[in-house]
Amino acid sequence: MAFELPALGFAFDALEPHIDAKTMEIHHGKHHNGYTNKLNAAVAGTDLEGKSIEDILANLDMNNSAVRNNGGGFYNHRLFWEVINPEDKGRLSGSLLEAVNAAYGSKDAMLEKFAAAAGTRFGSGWAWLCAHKDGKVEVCSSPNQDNPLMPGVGCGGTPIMGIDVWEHAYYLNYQNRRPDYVKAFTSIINWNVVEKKYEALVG
Ligand code: MN3
Repeated sequence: MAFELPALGFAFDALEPHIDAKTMEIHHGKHHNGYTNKLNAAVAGTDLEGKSIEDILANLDMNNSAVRNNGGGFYNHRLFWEVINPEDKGRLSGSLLEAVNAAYGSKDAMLEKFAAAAGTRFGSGWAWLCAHKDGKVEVCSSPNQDNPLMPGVGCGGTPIMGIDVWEHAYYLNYQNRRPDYVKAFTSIINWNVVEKKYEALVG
C-alpha cells in the first residue's frame, strides 16, 4: 500500500484569520502532496515498502535523505492538520494537563516554552510537544523535516502536537513575523486531538 495524502478534514478557510486559505491550499495540496509522492518513490522496491511510517522513521538510516526528508514531511504534516482541526477543539484537561503541569507548572508556561522553541529554531523546522512512554511530556524542536521519532532527533519522545515553522507555513500572511504566527497557532490547537494522542500512547 502506497502512502496517501490524508484529507485535510476541514475547509481551507476554516482557520482564518489565523492561517489564510491560500496558505492552507498550497501547504496541503502542493507541499504535503509532494512529500507523499516523493516518499512513495523513495520506498518503492526497497525493504521499506509496505512498512508503517512510524516504523520507517523509528528505524531510519539518517543518511537516507530521500526517506528522511519526505517520510518526515509526510508524518509531520499529517500530525499538523490533525492538531489544527477546528472541529471540537476542547481544552487541555485530564491526564495530559497533569503531565503538562508536572513538567512546566502550567499550560501557559508550557506554551511559552513551545513558542520559544518554535521561535528560535533557525531556518526551517518544527517545534513539538512530545510524550515519553513514562507519561512525561517534553517540548523540543528539530530542523527541516526531522522529528523526534527519528534516531537521535530532539527529545526522543513521540510528537503529540507540532508546529511547522517553515516559511511556506506562514509567509503569505505573516511574512517575517514568525512569532505572530506561532502565537496564532497556540490559539487554534485542538486539545481534544492532542489529548487523545497522549492517552493512546500513555494509556
Ligand atoms: Mn510544511
